[in-house]
Amino acid sequence: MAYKDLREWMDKLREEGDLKEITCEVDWDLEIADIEQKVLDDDGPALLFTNIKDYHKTVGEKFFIGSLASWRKIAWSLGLPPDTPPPQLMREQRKLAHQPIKPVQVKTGPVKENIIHEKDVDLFQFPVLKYHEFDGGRYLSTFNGVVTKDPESNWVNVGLYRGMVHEDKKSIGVLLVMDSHWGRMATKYDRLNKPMEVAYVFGGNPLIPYVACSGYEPGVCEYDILGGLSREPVELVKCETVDLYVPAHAEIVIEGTISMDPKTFKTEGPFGEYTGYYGGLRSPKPWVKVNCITHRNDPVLQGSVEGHPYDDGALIETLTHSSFVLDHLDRTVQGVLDVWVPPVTHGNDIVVKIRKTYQGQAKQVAAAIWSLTTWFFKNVLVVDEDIDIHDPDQLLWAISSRVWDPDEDISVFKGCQGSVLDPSIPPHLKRPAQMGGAGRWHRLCIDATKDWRLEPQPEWGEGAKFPPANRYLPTPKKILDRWKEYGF
Ligand SMILES: Cc1cc2nc3c(=O)[nH]c(=O)nc-3n(C[C@H](O)[C@H](O)[C@H](O)COP(=O)(O)O)c2cc1C
Ligand SMILES: [Mn+2]
Repeated sequence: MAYKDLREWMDKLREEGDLKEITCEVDWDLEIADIEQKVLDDDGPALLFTNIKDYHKTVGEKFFIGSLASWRKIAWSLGLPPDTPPPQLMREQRKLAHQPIKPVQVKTGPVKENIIHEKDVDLFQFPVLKYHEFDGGRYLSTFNGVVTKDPESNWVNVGLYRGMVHEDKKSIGVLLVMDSHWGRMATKYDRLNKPMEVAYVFGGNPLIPYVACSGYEPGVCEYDILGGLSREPVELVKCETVDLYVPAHAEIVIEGTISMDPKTFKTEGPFGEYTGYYGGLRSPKPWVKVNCITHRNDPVLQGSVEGHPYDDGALIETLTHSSFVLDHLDRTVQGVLDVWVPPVTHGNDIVVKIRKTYQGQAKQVAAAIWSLTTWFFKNVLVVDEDIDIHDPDQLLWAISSRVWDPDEDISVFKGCQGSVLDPSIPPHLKRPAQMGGAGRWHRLCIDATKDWRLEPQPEWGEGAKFPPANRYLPTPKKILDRWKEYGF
Protein backbone atom coordinates (compact mmCIF):
# COMPACT_ATOMS: atom_id res chain seq x y z
CA MET A 1 0.00 0.00 0.00
CA ALA A 2 2.97 2.32 0.26
CA TYR A 3 2.73 5.43 -1.87
CA LYS A 4 6.09 5.81 -3.54
CA ASP A 5 5.54 9.36 -4.61
CA LEU A 6 3.24 12.31 -4.28
CA ARG A 7 1.57 11.56 -7.61
CA GLU A 8 0.41 8.09 -6.52
CA TRP A 9 -0.79 9.64 -3.26
CA MET A 10 -2.69 12.41 -5.06
CA ASP A 11 -4.31 9.76 -7.30
CA LYS A 12 -5.47 7.88 -4.19
CA LEU A 13 -6.94 11.05 -2.68
CA ARG A 14 -8.62 11.93 -6.00
CA GLU A 15 -10.12 8.44 -6.19
CA GLU A 16 -11.53 8.87 -2.67
CA GLY A 17 -12.94 12.31 -3.54
CA ASP A 18 -10.49 13.88 -1.11
CA LEU A 19 -8.42 15.97 -3.53
CA LYS A 20 -9.64 19.10 -5.21
CA GLU A 21 -7.78 20.59 -8.13
CA ILE A 22 -8.23 24.35 -8.31
CA THR A 23 -7.78 25.52 -11.88
CA CYS A 24 -8.84 29.18 -11.73
CA GLU A 25 -6.01 31.65 -11.21
CA VAL A 26 -5.08 32.25 -7.56
CA ASP A 27 -2.40 34.36 -5.91
CA TRP A 28 0.57 32.83 -4.02
CA ASP A 29 0.39 35.97 -1.87
CA LEU A 30 -2.05 35.03 0.99
CA GLU A 31 -4.87 33.77 -1.28
CA ILE A 32 -3.84 30.08 -1.37
CA ALA A 33 -3.23 29.99 2.39
CA ASP A 34 -6.57 31.72 3.07
CA ILE A 35 -8.41 29.18 0.88
CA GLU A 36 -6.68 26.33 2.72
CA GLN A 37 -7.59 27.87 6.09
CA LYS A 38 -11.28 27.73 5.19
CA VAL A 39 -10.95 24.19 3.83
CA LEU A 40 -9.37 23.15 7.14
CA ASP A 41 -12.32 24.74 9.00
CA ASP A 42 -14.64 22.56 6.91
CA ASP A 43 -12.48 19.39 7.24
CA GLY A 44 -12.30 19.44 3.44
CA PRO A 45 -10.08 17.84 0.80
CA ALA A 46 -6.40 18.30 0.03
CA LEU A 47 -5.87 21.00 -2.62
CA LEU A 48 -3.80 21.01 -5.80
CA PHE A 49 -3.34 24.46 -7.34
CA THR A 50 -2.43 24.38 -11.03
CA ASN A 51 -2.99 28.01 -12.07
CA ILE A 52 -0.98 30.31 -9.84
CA LYS A 53 -0.37 34.00 -10.52
CA ASP A 54 3.21 34.61 -11.79
CA TYR A 55 3.71 30.84 -12.16
CA HIS A 56 3.10 30.14 -15.81
CA LYS A 57 6.13 28.85 -17.70
CA THR A 58 8.21 28.78 -14.54
CA VAL A 59 10.23 25.74 -13.40
CA GLY A 60 7.52 24.88 -10.87
CA GLU A 61 3.86 25.69 -11.57
CA LYS A 62 1.95 23.52 -9.10
CA PHE A 63 1.33 23.66 -5.36
CA PHE A 64 -0.16 20.94 -3.14
CA ILE A 65 -1.47 21.60 0.38
CA GLY A 66 -3.43 19.82 3.15
CA SER A 67 -2.00 16.38 2.31
CA LEU A 68 -2.43 14.91 5.83
CA ALA A 69 -4.73 17.51 7.38
CA SER A 70 -7.45 15.11 8.57
CA TRP A 71 -7.57 11.87 10.52
CA ARG A 72 -8.94 10.01 7.48
CA LYS A 73 -6.10 11.18 5.20
CA ILE A 74 -3.53 10.13 7.78
CA ALA A 75 -5.28 6.74 8.08
CA TRP A 76 -5.16 6.26 4.30
CA SER A 77 -1.50 7.24 4.15
CA LEU A 78 -0.78 4.51 6.74
CA GLY A 79 -2.87 1.92 4.88
CA LEU A 80 -5.58 1.90 7.56
CA PRO A 81 -9.38 2.29 7.24
CA PRO A 82 -10.34 5.99 6.98
CA ASP A 83 -12.73 5.77 9.94
CA THR A 84 -10.09 4.42 12.34
CA PRO A 85 -10.70 6.39 15.56
CA PRO A 86 -7.73 8.67 16.44
CA PRO A 87 -6.78 6.80 19.67
CA GLN A 88 -6.58 3.59 17.64
CA LEU A 89 -4.63 5.36 14.88
CA MET A 90 -2.13 6.27 17.58
CA ARG A 91 -1.74 2.63 18.64
CA GLU A 92 -1.56 1.32 15.03
CA GLN A 93 1.09 3.78 13.85
CA ARG A 94 3.02 3.08 17.06
CA LYS A 95 3.16 -0.62 16.16
CA LEU A 96 4.42 0.20 12.66
CA ALA A 97 7.04 2.65 13.99
CA HIS A 98 8.32 -0.17 16.22
CA GLN A 99 9.19 -2.16 13.09
CA PRO A 100 11.58 0.16 11.24
CA ILE A 101 12.86 -0.80 7.77
CA LYS A 102 16.17 0.62 6.57
CA PRO A 103 16.23 2.48 3.23
CA VAL A 104 17.94 1.12 0.13
CA GLN A 105 20.24 3.04 -2.19
CA VAL A 106 19.47 3.16 -5.89
CA LYS A 107 21.51 4.65 -8.74
CA THR A 108 19.02 7.20 -9.97
CA GLY A 109 15.37 8.17 -9.96
CA PRO A 110 12.82 10.70 -11.21
CA VAL A 111 14.17 13.44 -8.92
CA LYS A 112 17.26 13.56 -11.16
CA GLU A 113 15.26 14.38 -14.30
CA ASN A 114 16.43 18.01 -14.06
CA ILE A 115 19.45 19.54 -12.35
CA ILE A 116 19.80 23.27 -11.66
CA HIS A 117 23.33 24.34 -10.79
CA GLU A 118 24.27 27.04 -8.31
CA LYS A 119 24.56 29.95 -10.74
CA ASP A 120 21.04 29.32 -12.06
CA VAL A 121 19.35 28.84 -8.68
CA ASP A 122 16.23 30.98 -8.24
CA LEU A 123 14.00 29.60 -5.49
CA PHE A 124 11.17 31.86 -6.63
CA GLN A 125 10.94 29.72 -9.78
CA PHE A 126 8.74 27.60 -7.50
CA PRO A 127 5.40 28.93 -6.18
CA VAL A 128 6.59 29.72 -2.65
CA LEU A 129 3.67 31.06 -0.59
CA LYS A 130 3.24 34.05 1.63
CA TYR A 131 1.06 32.39 4.27
CA HIS A 132 0.06 35.11 6.75
CA GLU A 133 -0.15 38.89 6.65
CA PHE A 134 2.71 39.61 9.07
CA ASP A 135 5.08 36.83 7.97
CA GLY A 136 8.62 38.12 7.50
CA GLY A 137 8.74 36.69 3.97
CA ARG A 138 7.65 33.83 1.74
CA TYR A 139 8.05 30.42 3.41
CA LEU A 140 9.32 27.50 1.35
CA SER A 141 9.81 24.87 4.04
CA THR A 142 6.47 24.06 5.70
CA PHE A 143 5.72 20.41 4.82
CA ASN A 144 8.74 18.48 3.68
CA GLY A 145 11.87 16.80 5.05
CA VAL A 146 15.17 18.43 6.00
CA VAL A 147 18.03 15.92 5.85
CA THR A 148 21.30 16.32 7.78
CA LYS A 149 24.03 13.94 8.99
CA ASP A 150 25.82 13.88 12.33
CA PRO A 151 29.52 14.69 11.81
CA GLU A 152 30.63 12.17 14.47
CA SER A 153 28.39 9.16 13.79
CA ASN A 154 26.40 7.79 10.89
CA TRP A 155 23.15 9.20 12.26
CA VAL A 156 21.07 10.72 9.46
CA ASN A 157 18.16 12.88 10.61
CA VAL A 158 15.10 14.03 8.70
CA GLY A 159 13.36 16.92 10.47
CA LEU A 160 10.85 19.58 9.48
CA TYR A 161 12.02 23.11 10.16
CA ARG A 162 10.52 26.28 8.75
CA GLY A 163 12.49 28.01 5.96
CA MET A 164 12.02 31.47 4.46
CA VAL A 165 13.40 32.42 1.05
CA HIS A 166 15.69 35.45 1.28
CA GLU A 167 15.57 38.18 -1.31
CA ASP A 168 18.70 36.92 -3.10
CA LYS A 169 16.50 33.92 -4.14
CA LYS A 170 19.44 31.61 -3.39
CA SER A 171 19.27 31.26 0.38
CA ILE A 172 16.82 29.98 3.00
CA GLY A 173 16.57 31.62 6.43
CA VAL A 174 15.93 29.16 9.27
CA LEU A 175 14.91 28.92 12.92
CA LEU A 176 17.63 26.60 14.19
CA VAL A 177 16.77 25.58 17.73
CA MET A 178 19.74 24.13 19.57
CA ASP A 179 17.92 21.11 20.99
CA SER A 180 16.29 20.00 17.72
CA HIS A 181 18.20 17.21 16.04
CA TRP A 182 19.68 19.32 13.28
CA GLY A 183 20.45 21.91 16.01
CA ARG A 184 22.43 19.30 17.95
CA MET A 185 24.29 18.37 14.77
CA ALA A 186 24.91 22.01 13.87
CA THR A 187 26.54 22.57 17.27
CA LYS A 188 29.01 19.81 16.46
CA TYR A 189 29.78 21.16 12.95
CA ASP A 190 30.29 24.58 14.52
CA ARG A 191 32.81 23.12 16.95
CA LEU A 192 34.59 21.43 14.03
CA ASN A 193 34.47 24.74 12.16
CA LYS A 194 32.73 23.07 9.20
CA PRO A 195 29.52 24.12 7.46
CA MET A 196 26.65 21.64 7.87
CA GLU A 197 25.30 20.03 4.70
CA VAL A 198 21.52 20.10 4.26
CA ALA A 199 19.02 18.68 1.76
CA TYR A 200 15.37 19.78 1.60
CA VAL A 201 13.06 17.09 0.24
CA PHE A 202 9.64 17.96 -1.23
CA GLY A 203 7.25 15.23 -2.33
CA GLY A 204 8.14 11.55 -2.59
CA ASN A 205 6.45 9.20 -0.12
CA PRO A 206 3.62 11.27 1.48
CA LEU A 207 4.77 10.20 4.93
CA ILE A 208 8.09 12.09 4.65
CA PRO A 209 6.71 15.24 6.35
CA TYR A 210 4.96 12.94 8.86
CA VAL A 211 8.20 11.40 10.10
CA ALA A 212 10.04 14.71 9.75
CA CYS A 213 7.78 16.64 12.13
CA SER A 214 7.71 13.85 14.71
CA GLY A 215 10.06 13.82 17.68
CA TYR A 216 11.67 10.39 17.52
CA GLU A 217 14.65 9.84 19.80
CA PRO A 218 18.05 11.31 18.96
CA GLY A 219 20.04 8.76 16.96
CA VAL A 220 16.92 7.43 15.21
CA CYS A 221 16.90 7.86 11.43
CA GLU A 222 13.47 8.95 10.25
CA TYR A 223 14.03 7.11 6.91
CA ASP A 224 13.92 3.84 8.91
CA ILE A 225 10.63 4.82 10.56
CA LEU A 226 9.30 5.85 7.14
CA GLY A 227 10.11 2.33 5.94
CA GLY A 228 8.24 0.87 8.93
CA LEU A 229 5.15 3.02 8.42
CA SER A 230 5.14 2.22 4.69
CA ARG A 231 5.99 -1.47 5.21
CA GLU A 232 8.70 -1.23 2.56
CA PRO A 233 12.11 0.46 2.32
CA VAL A 234 12.35 3.94 0.86
CA GLU A 235 14.64 4.20 -2.18
CA LEU A 236 17.34 6.84 -1.86
CA VAL A 237 19.70 8.48 -4.35
CA LYS A 238 22.88 10.41 -3.63
CA CYS A 239 22.77 14.20 -3.75
CA GLU A 240 24.78 16.05 -6.38
CA THR A 241 26.80 18.43 -4.20
CA VAL A 242 26.50 17.16 -0.62
CA ASP A 243 27.16 13.79 1.02
CA LEU A 244 23.50 13.07 1.75
CA TYR A 245 20.89 10.67 0.36
CA VAL A 246 17.38 11.70 -0.62
CA PRO A 247 14.25 9.86 -1.83
CA ALA A 248 14.57 8.94 -5.52
CA HIS A 249 10.89 9.74 -6.13
CA ALA A 250 10.92 13.21 -4.57
CA GLU A 251 9.47 16.10 -6.58
CA ILE A 252 12.16 18.62 -5.65
CA VAL A 253 15.42 18.40 -3.69
CA ILE A 254 17.31 21.52 -2.63
CA GLU A 255 20.93 20.98 -1.58
CA GLY A 256 22.99 23.42 0.42
CA THR A 257 25.14 24.23 3.40
CA ILE A 258 24.50 26.23 6.54
CA SER A 259 26.95 28.33 8.51
CA MET A 260 26.60 28.99 12.24
CA ASP A 261 28.79 32.11 12.23
CA PRO A 262 26.64 34.89 13.77
CA LYS A 263 28.49 37.46 11.62
CA THR A 264 26.83 35.97 8.54
CA PHE A 265 23.25 35.83 9.88
CA LYS A 266 20.37 37.41 7.95
CA THR A 267 16.98 38.62 9.16
CA GLU A 268 14.30 35.91 9.36
CA GLY A 269 10.76 35.82 10.82
CA PRO A 270 8.28 36.22 12.23
CA PHE A 271 6.03 33.43 10.96
CA GLY A 272 2.41 32.55 11.79
CA GLU A 273 3.15 29.47 13.87
CA TYR A 274 1.56 26.25 15.09
CA THR A 275 0.69 27.90 18.41
CA GLY A 276 -1.90 30.03 16.63
CA TYR A 277 0.25 33.16 17.00
CA TYR A 278 3.15 34.73 15.14
CA GLY A 279 6.43 33.58 16.59
CA GLY A 280 10.17 33.43 16.17
CA LEU A 281 10.71 37.19 16.16
CA ARG A 282 12.18 39.13 13.25
CA SER A 283 15.87 38.71 14.03
CA PRO A 284 19.25 37.68 12.56
CA LYS A 285 19.34 33.92 12.03
CA PRO A 286 21.39 31.30 10.16
CA TRP A 287 20.59 30.49 6.54
CA VAL A 288 21.13 27.75 4.01
CA LYS A 289 23.21 28.64 0.96
CA VAL A 290 21.68 26.67 -1.93
CA ASN A 291 24.21 24.86 -4.16
CA CYS A 292 21.93 22.86 -6.39
CA ILE A 293 18.32 21.90 -7.08
CA THR A 294 17.18 18.64 -8.65
CA HIS A 295 13.57 18.10 -9.65
CA ARG A 296 11.14 15.94 -11.58
CA ASN A 297 9.53 17.18 -14.75
CA ASP A 298 6.57 19.42 -13.91
CA PRO A 299 7.44 19.38 -10.19
CA VAL A 300 4.84 19.89 -7.46
CA LEU A 301 5.80 22.01 -4.45
CA GLN A 302 4.16 21.04 -1.17
CA GLY A 303 3.31 23.03 1.96
CA SER A 304 1.00 23.37 4.95
CA VAL A 305 -0.78 26.19 6.76
CA GLU A 306 0.26 26.27 10.38
CA GLY A 307 -1.83 27.62 13.22
CA HIS A 308 -5.16 25.92 12.63
CA PRO A 309 -6.16 23.78 15.64
CA TYR A 310 -6.27 20.79 13.29
CA ASP A 311 -3.46 21.52 10.84
CA ASP A 312 -1.38 18.65 9.39
CA GLY A 313 1.33 19.03 12.03
CA ALA A 314 -1.11 19.12 14.97
CA LEU A 315 -2.75 15.83 14.02
CA ILE A 316 0.51 14.04 13.22
CA GLU A 317 2.23 15.23 16.38
CA THR A 318 -0.78 14.20 18.47
CA LEU A 319 -0.28 10.65 17.23
CA THR A 320 3.49 10.47 17.39
CA HIS A 321 4.05 12.48 20.58
CA SER A 322 1.43 10.41 22.38
CA SER A 323 3.06 7.21 21.24
CA PHE A 324 6.65 8.08 22.06
CA VAL A 325 5.66 9.34 25.51
CA LEU A 326 3.73 6.11 26.03
CA ASP A 327 6.85 4.14 25.04
CA HIS A 328 8.91 6.06 27.58
CA LEU A 329 6.35 5.79 30.39
CA ASP A 330 5.96 2.06 29.76
CA ARG A 331 9.65 1.74 30.56
CA THR A 332 9.72 4.06 33.57
CA VAL A 333 6.44 4.38 35.49
CA GLN A 334 3.96 1.79 36.73
CA GLY A 335 0.28 1.89 35.98
CA VAL A 336 0.27 4.13 32.88
CA LEU A 337 -2.79 3.27 30.79
CA ASP A 338 -2.96 5.88 28.04
CA VAL A 339 -1.52 9.17 26.78
CA TRP A 340 -3.03 11.91 24.63
CA VAL A 341 -1.67 15.18 23.29
CA PRO A 342 -4.77 17.26 22.44
CA PRO A 343 -4.19 18.59 18.88
CA VAL A 344 -5.28 22.13 19.78
CA THR A 345 -2.42 22.45 22.28
CA HIS A 346 0.06 21.15 19.69
CA GLY A 347 2.31 19.54 22.28
CA ASN A 348 2.28 22.25 24.95
CA ASP A 349 -0.08 20.08 27.01
CA ILE A 350 -0.26 16.35 27.51
CA VAL A 351 -2.75 14.15 29.35
CA VAL A 352 -1.89 10.84 31.00
CA LYS A 353 -4.32 8.27 32.36
CA ILE A 354 -3.03 6.10 35.21
CA ARG A 355 -4.21 3.36 37.51
CA LYS A 356 -3.05 4.93 40.77
CA THR A 357 -1.50 2.54 43.25
CA TYR A 358 1.06 4.70 45.09
CA GLN A 359 1.43 8.28 46.20
CA GLY A 360 3.43 10.64 44.02
CA GLN A 361 2.72 8.57 40.91
CA ALA A 362 1.49 11.62 38.95
CA LYS A 363 4.65 13.55 39.79
CA GLN A 364 6.77 10.63 38.62
CA VAL A 365 4.83 10.65 35.33
CA ALA A 366 5.51 14.38 34.90
CA ALA A 367 9.21 14.05 35.74
CA ALA A 368 9.61 11.25 33.20
CA ILE A 369 7.86 13.30 30.50
CA TRP A 370 9.89 16.42 31.22
CA SER A 371 13.11 14.48 30.78
CA LEU A 372 12.16 13.83 27.16
CA THR A 373 12.16 17.21 25.45
CA THR A 374 12.93 20.87 26.00
CA TRP A 375 10.37 21.98 23.45
CA PHE A 376 7.08 20.24 24.29
CA PHE A 377 4.88 19.29 27.28
CA LYS A 378 4.79 22.46 29.37
CA ASN A 379 1.70 21.23 31.23
CA VAL A 380 1.12 17.63 32.27
CA LEU A 381 -2.37 16.60 33.39
CA VAL A 382 -2.70 13.22 35.12
CA VAL A 383 -6.12 11.61 35.57
CA ASP A 384 -7.59 8.36 36.89
CA GLU A 385 -8.57 5.34 34.87
CA ASP A 386 -12.29 6.20 34.72
CA ILE A 387 -11.67 9.41 32.74
CA ASP A 388 -11.85 9.44 28.92
CA ILE A 389 -8.72 11.43 28.08
CA HIS A 390 -10.00 12.20 24.58
CA ASP A 391 -13.00 14.09 25.93
CA PRO A 392 -12.18 17.69 26.98
CA ASP A 393 -15.35 17.82 29.14
CA GLN A 394 -14.22 14.85 31.19
CA LEU A 395 -10.77 16.39 31.64
CA LEU A 396 -12.31 19.60 32.99
CA TRP A 397 -14.60 17.53 35.20
CA ALA A 398 -11.59 15.69 36.63
CA ILE A 399 -9.85 19.00 37.38
CA SER A 400 -12.96 20.58 38.86
CA SER A 401 -13.87 17.63 41.07
CA ARG A 402 -10.54 16.06 42.08
CA VAL A 403 -8.09 18.96 42.50
CA TRP A 404 -8.44 20.78 45.83
CA ASP A 405 -4.98 21.37 47.30
CA PRO A 406 -2.75 23.57 45.13
CA ASP A 407 0.29 22.75 47.28
CA GLU A 408 0.04 19.03 46.62
CA ASP A 409 -2.03 18.66 43.49
CA ILE A 410 -0.26 21.29 41.42
CA SER A 411 3.51 21.10 41.09
CA VAL A 412 5.62 23.76 39.45
CA PHE A 413 9.01 22.86 38.02
CA LYS A 414 10.63 26.23 37.49
CA GLY A 415 13.26 27.55 35.14
CA CYS A 416 13.19 24.94 32.38
CA GLN A 417 14.08 25.44 28.76
CA GLY A 418 10.92 25.78 26.68
CA SER A 419 9.60 26.59 23.24
CA VAL A 420 10.81 29.91 21.88
CA LEU A 421 7.50 30.07 20.02
CA ASP A 422 5.31 30.13 23.14
CA PRO A 423 3.63 33.56 23.06
CA SER A 424 3.05 33.59 26.83
CA ILE A 425 6.76 33.88 27.67
CA PRO A 426 7.94 37.47 28.28
CA PRO A 427 10.07 38.57 25.29
CA HIS A 428 13.18 39.24 27.37
CA LEU A 429 13.20 35.56 28.35
CA LYS A 430 13.26 34.35 24.75
CA ARG A 431 15.63 36.71 22.99
CA PRO A 432 17.02 34.86 20.03
CA ALA A 433 20.47 33.71 21.00
CA GLN A 434 22.79 32.25 18.42
CA MET A 435 20.74 29.32 17.15
CA GLY A 436 17.24 30.72 17.30
CA GLY A 437 17.35 30.82 21.09
CA ALA A 438 14.89 29.17 23.43
CA GLY A 439 12.11 30.15 25.79
CA ARG A 440 12.03 29.79 29.57
CA TRP A 441 9.30 27.58 30.95
CA HIS A 442 7.95 26.96 34.43
CA ARG A 443 6.41 23.57 33.89
CA LEU A 444 3.21 22.50 35.56
CA CYS A 445 1.90 19.12 36.68
CA ILE A 446 -1.77 18.95 37.58
CA ASP A 447 -2.55 15.81 39.52
CA ALA A 448 -6.29 15.41 38.96
CA THR A 449 -6.40 11.90 40.36
CA LYS A 450 -8.39 11.15 43.48
CA ASP A 451 -6.45 12.20 46.57
CA TRP A 452 -4.31 9.58 48.23
CA ARG A 453 -4.80 11.10 51.69
CA LEU A 454 -8.58 10.68 51.94
CA GLU A 455 -9.98 8.45 54.67
CA PRO A 456 -11.82 5.31 53.54
CA GLN A 457 -15.61 5.81 53.59
CA PRO A 458 -17.14 2.37 54.27
CA GLU A 459 -20.61 3.41 53.15
CA TRP A 460 -19.25 3.83 49.56
CA GLY A 461 -17.85 0.32 49.43
CA GLU A 462 -14.96 -1.71 50.75
CA GLY A 463 -11.82 0.49 50.92
CA ALA A 464 -13.49 3.28 48.87
CA LYS A 465 -12.06 6.73 49.52
CA PHE A 466 -14.12 8.69 47.03
CA PRO A 467 -17.86 8.92 46.44
CA PRO A 468 -19.01 6.81 43.51
CA ALA A 469 -19.59 8.78 40.32
CA ASN A 470 -23.06 9.24 38.88
CA ARG A 471 -21.79 10.74 35.64
CA TYR A 472 -20.22 9.23 32.48
CA LEU A 473 -21.50 5.77 33.43
CA PRO A 474 -22.36 3.16 30.80
CA THR A 475 -26.10 2.60 30.35
CA PRO A 476 -27.09 -0.58 32.23
CA LYS A 477 -27.73 -3.63 30.04
CA LYS A 478 -31.24 -3.94 31.45
CA ILE A 479 -32.11 -0.52 30.05
CA LEU A 480 -30.52 -1.19 26.67
CA ASP A 481 -32.36 -4.52 26.39
CA ARG A 482 -35.74 -2.76 26.86
CA TRP A 483 -34.83 0.29 24.73
CA LYS A 484 -37.20 -0.47 21.87
CA GLU A 485 -39.94 -1.42 24.31
CA TYR A 486 -39.76 2.13 25.73
CA GLY A 487 -40.78 3.33 22.29
CA PHE A 488 -37.41 4.84 21.15
C1 LIG B 1 5.25 23.09 9.64
C2 LIG B 1 6.25 22.85 10.74
C3 LIG B 1 7.32 23.73 10.91
C4 LIG B 1 8.25 23.52 11.92
N1 LIG B 1 9.30 24.38 12.06
C5 LIG B 1 10.22 24.18 13.01
C6 LIG B 1 11.36 25.04 13.14
O1 LIG B 1 11.51 26.00 12.39
N2 LIG B 1 12.28 24.77 14.09
C7 LIG B 1 12.13 23.69 14.93
O2 LIG B 1 13.02 23.47 15.76
N3 LIG B 1 11.06 22.86 14.84
C8 LIG B 1 10.12 23.08 13.91
N4 LIG B 1 9.03 22.24 13.81
C9 LIG B 1 8.89 21.12 14.77
C10 LIG B 1 9.78 19.96 14.36
O3 LIG B 1 9.44 19.51 13.07
C11 LIG B 1 9.68 18.79 15.33
O4 LIG B 1 10.14 19.23 16.59
C12 LIG B 1 10.50 17.57 14.88
O5 LIG B 1 10.55 16.65 15.94
C13 LIG B 1 11.89 17.95 14.45
O6 LIG B 1 12.63 16.81 14.07
P1 LIG B 1 13.81 16.28 14.99
O7 LIG B 1 13.13 15.72 16.23
O8 LIG B 1 14.45 15.23 14.17
O9 LIG B 1 14.68 17.45 15.30
C14 LIG B 1 8.09 22.43 12.79
C15 LIG B 1 7.01 21.55 12.63
C16 LIG B 1 6.09 21.75 11.62
C17 LIG B 1 4.92 20.80 11.47
MN1 LIG C 1 15.09 13.22 14.63
